[in-house]
Amino acid sequence: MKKKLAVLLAGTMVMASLVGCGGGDAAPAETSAPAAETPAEEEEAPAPEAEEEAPEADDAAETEAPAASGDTISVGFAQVGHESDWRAANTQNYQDAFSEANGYELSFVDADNDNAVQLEAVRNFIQQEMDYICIAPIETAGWDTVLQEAQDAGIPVLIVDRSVDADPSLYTTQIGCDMVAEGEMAGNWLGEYLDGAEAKILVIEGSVGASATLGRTEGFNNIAAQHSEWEILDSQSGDFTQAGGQEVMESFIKSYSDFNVVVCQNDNEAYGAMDAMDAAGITYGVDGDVIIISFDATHDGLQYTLDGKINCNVECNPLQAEFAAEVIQKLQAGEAVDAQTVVTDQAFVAPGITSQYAVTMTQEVLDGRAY
Ligand code: GZL
Ligand code: ZN
Repeated sequence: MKKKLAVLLAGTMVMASLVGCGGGDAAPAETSAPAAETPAEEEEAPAPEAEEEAPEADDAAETEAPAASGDTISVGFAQVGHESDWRAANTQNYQDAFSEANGYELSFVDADNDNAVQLEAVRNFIQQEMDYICIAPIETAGWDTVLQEAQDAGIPVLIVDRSVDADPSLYTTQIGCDMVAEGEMAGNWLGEYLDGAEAKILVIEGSVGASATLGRTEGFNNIAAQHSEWEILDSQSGDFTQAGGQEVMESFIKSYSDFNVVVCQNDNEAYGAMDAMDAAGITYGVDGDVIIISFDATHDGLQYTLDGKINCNVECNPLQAEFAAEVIQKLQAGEAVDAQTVVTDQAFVAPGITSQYAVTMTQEVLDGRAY
């Protein structure tokens, strides 16, 4: 069973506290969620004397949260793109959760890993006066201005999957995995597996500037710093794609001949790296010369782990839409919401490997996965 720790602290306090396993990312954002307003509706401010009168029945209905009045809740979602299997699962999960049947009108934009497209999508959502905006930020940087614009327009913003380098008071909540903890999980497993043996490590990083890349790199390096017998030979971005992983691995193979560990920051990069090593006649996995560590633990990634091709795969659960929907429903009901929701995960290792940090793959573990 996937371990999922989602910490939603309701309560009247809107101060948040982060409870997740392993070293968390940043310290919890302490922020006061904006007063829970019903989504901005075009309404004339009532004349002062009107305030004394009890609202007419239909007025009351107008001020009720849309969901309560049966209206749909409009949500604009600016998604990273379609770069990986993980992303496809995450997108599907949001489209399933924010369906018309569930009372939502979802406006979905696939930003195709292009920052300008993603910023424009958010500005369009503001123009269209969405009730809520969800952003899975391609990069952590560059968000303060547009988040201020959304806040000025009275539209709550949920930062989902990844995180931003912006004033936390500019958005309502952040929902996602603890990327630093994931990197540390990978490093801790490698330390246990190598048991003091030397490591010449190549890293295929994720998309430049993405919190998933920054966090996994930071976490893995935190552990690598504890191992003087390890050397990180090189670290290049494969953009979270299979083509990117293959391209980087091909260039690594041209430059380095003595590596024995390849860290791929997502499964699709690992598939590309395996293709490149196959072409070069380099063996990998539990019976090969090179240890492969991957992230995402998607279905195919765990199949490769079960087959012994990937030695260790660190999960990052893409099924997070329920937490975003929960935040929106709370805001609709005028309840306080937590500033951060951590979706924590576990690591998986190939059969034959036992580890204090990871679950050993079996067919039933694979069959029991939700994505
Ligand atoms: C992680 C997510 C990353 C995945 C990649 O939460 O942001 O982006 O690891 C995806 O597969 O491209
Ligand atoms: Zn060591």
